[in-house]
Amino acid sequence: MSNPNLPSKPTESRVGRSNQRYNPETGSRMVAGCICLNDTKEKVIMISSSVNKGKWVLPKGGIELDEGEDYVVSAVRETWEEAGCEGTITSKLPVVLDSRGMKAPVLHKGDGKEGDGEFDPNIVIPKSEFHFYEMIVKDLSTEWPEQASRERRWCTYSEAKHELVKSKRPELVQALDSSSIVRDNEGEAY
Ligand code: 5FA
Repeated sequence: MSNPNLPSKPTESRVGRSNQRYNPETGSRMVAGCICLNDTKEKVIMISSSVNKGKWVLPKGGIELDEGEDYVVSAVRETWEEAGCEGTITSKLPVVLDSRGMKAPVLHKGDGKEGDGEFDPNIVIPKSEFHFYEMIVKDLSTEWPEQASRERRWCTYSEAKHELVKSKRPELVQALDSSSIVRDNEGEAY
């Protein structure tokens, strides 16, 4: 898969949730990001979370309403804004769901009967859904929009998995695991 025609690189990040896209069926927040691998696929780029200092995550963020239906556009934008990372997109990975989930309200026809608007413990809807793409990194810029608020580092598979488990982000582990990153032996430990 080659890179689409993308808008020129912004020097500042898009902020706020007013332009955020939600899944019309589930109400989940739609997020896109990249698993950024080096040429040999032995390392992945990780960034520190801006919300949870000391936690490491993957570059990703909200898909915006004006970005069209191809979520690679949002994934590439977020990867640039958060990690200063550019490259070639090689595949789309399976969608992963927010591990936190929430109980879905049972919606009735509004006849006022018992059960209207109650939560059904058997139905869980994700708060967010993640559309990840695999990228082979071609350029790591020394200047990028969020460089002041984030750290960035290359990690082996086992280092990345260790950090994501520590950050309590199983859905990001799932995304990493769905990529073609080379598994080093240490990865078996987690
Ligand atoms: N968040 C926290 N735990 C989550 C989980 N297990 N599954 C899904 N989402 C989870 O925080 C980003 C958002 O993810 C927060 O709103 C948090 O509640 C939620 P983060 O993943 O720690 O990343 P970050 O610090 O890099 O956050 P931002 O880039 O500021 O936010 P976004 O990733 O949403 O990106 P955007 O603001 O650029 O759209």
